[in-house]
Amino acid sequence: MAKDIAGIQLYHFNACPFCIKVRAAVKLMGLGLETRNIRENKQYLEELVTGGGKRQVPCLRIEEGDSVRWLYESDDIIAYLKQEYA
Ligand SMILES: N[C@@H](CCC(=O)N[C@@H](CS)C(=O)NCC(=O)O)C(=O)O
Repeated sequence: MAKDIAGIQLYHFNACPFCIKVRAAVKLMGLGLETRNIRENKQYLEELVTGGGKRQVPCLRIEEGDSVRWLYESDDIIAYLKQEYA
């Protein structure tokens, strides 16, 4: 059973190879986190561009108290998840 992680969302789309890599790592780590497909939901794309500053996936949205951090780069995302949750 996946370990549910609150306050973190993965912005992605299905065919993106870097997203596939991150989703595979998430699965291997046994984590359950919310995924937001920017190609299926225009609002998610807008959130990503407005909040993160660029249209690039994968991107992890991390709620940290009152602030939000947007983490780009698949390797950095995987390293962060391993450090925090593995
Ligand atoms: N170095 C980045 C590469 C990410 C990347 O190139 N993502 C592509 C999709 S595979 C992207 O967001 N392209 C812009 C777009 O699709 O609008 C990583 O490892 O995460």
